[in-house]
Amino acid sequence: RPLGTSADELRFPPDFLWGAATASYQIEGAAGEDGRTPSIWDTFARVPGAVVNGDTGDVACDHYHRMPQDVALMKSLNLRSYRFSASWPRVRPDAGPVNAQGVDFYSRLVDELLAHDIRPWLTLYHWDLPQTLEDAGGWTNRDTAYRFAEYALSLHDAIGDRVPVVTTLNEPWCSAFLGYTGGQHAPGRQEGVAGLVAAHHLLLGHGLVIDELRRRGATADLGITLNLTVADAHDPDDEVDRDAARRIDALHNRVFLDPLFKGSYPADLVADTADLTWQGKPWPSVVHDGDLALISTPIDVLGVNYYKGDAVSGHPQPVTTGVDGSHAERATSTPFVGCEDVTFPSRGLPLTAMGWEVQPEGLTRLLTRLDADYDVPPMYVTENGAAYDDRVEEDGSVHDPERRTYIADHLRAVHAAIADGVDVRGFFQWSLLDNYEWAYGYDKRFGIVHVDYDTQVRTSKSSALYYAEVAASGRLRDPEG
Ligand code: PNW
Repeated sequence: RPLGTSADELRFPPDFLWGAATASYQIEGAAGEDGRTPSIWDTFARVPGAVVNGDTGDVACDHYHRMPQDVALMKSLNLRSYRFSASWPRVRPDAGPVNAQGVDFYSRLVDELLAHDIRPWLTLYHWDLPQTLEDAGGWTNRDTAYRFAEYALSLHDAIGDRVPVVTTLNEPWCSAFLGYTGGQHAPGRQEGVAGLVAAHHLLLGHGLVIDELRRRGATADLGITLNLTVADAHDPDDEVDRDAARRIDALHNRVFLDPLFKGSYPADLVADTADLTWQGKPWPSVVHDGDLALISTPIDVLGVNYYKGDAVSGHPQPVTTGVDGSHAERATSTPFVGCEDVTFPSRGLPLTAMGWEVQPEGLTRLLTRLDADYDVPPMYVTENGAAYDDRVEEDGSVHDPERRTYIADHLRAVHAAIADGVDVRGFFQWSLLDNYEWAYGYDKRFGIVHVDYDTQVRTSKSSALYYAEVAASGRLRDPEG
């Protein structure tokens, strides 16, 4: 294998795809421009107590107006790929007819990337559902899946010929369970079983898009991005903890992985949720004949987003990490339907500014487990990164040694999986820019590039310079060296 492993330097495969990621609502701004209409996040951000400081994405990083400079910035950081998402209500305002101005923005972005030899990686849905569709039930309404396919195909028809990778959904776990069960994310509904119903309709939307793109002879690599966790039993010898870990694995990981790669929902999950009803019937009645065949249409790439693993217990605990990870004062329920007894004990690992435990080795185990348990296509880490309380120095520079270490440790974890024979082909920093961190607003900074929200000035942090060097050389060296 072409992997160097000298003591102080790890070598990645020469064609490894080095990138960074963003999402439309988190960076674009221009919320009311060129025909865009509100998404569920425009609405949710205005609900008192839903988002820190009541921040909205109205302006965000003003990327909509600064796109060419931002692409030049990517080039300066030696990025080979850029993962971005398209805004559904920009492309099809109110989920209605195609908006030429909205499509034009993504068309220009793709052209700009290609002109700089940066591979565009398009995510079709990173959470900005048109508000009109939520008013009709959102992802709990089966029709939303068909509307998603309609939107996706119109965008494909416009720019699909120039986009080499298309992923349908970003982190449907967040859309479904933070959005409809826990309520920490838009649309902020706290309706228990609705999360499972939403998850199914999200998967159906994914399947419809993949199936139809195949029929149309799409040449792009097609796939999906999931946020997965390593659910370790807090005490592996305790049967109650082991069972809690099994249930969290089911509701976080297997609820998506099994339909996608095995064409069925996990039997233990279905048994655990047998008494949950939707519109008077057991919730699996939302699964129609043929849905699972569509959902399991083979894909070309699997995107894996990883920030942390979780220790899981079935006992009350004094200190927990709060796996939902999201502020939202008004949210009172957990995102794990039927798991109200489950706790997430802190293991005393180092914490990021999100309060998330840093657990790089979990990424190796996650990738290895996916390879062992499922017939997965080539995998890409489509998000990994960390929020820290960055400070701007007098001279305008930003030193973020903790983030450099976080990056190096997680890249080492990816390298270990590749060395074990797992097919991982690329890695995307979350995020290119500091941006709108959902329920945390602008309070949390995940960027490798600092954004001054008063002036919109971008400053590459020292972590960006480190990553740029790794991307250029394909070699990982000591982040402190
Ligand atoms: C992901 N959790 O969100 C998203 O894909 C990004 O848009 C986001 O900015 C990034 O990770 C950092 O948060 C998540 O509560 C949000 O476990 C919340 C959770 C996980 C991922």
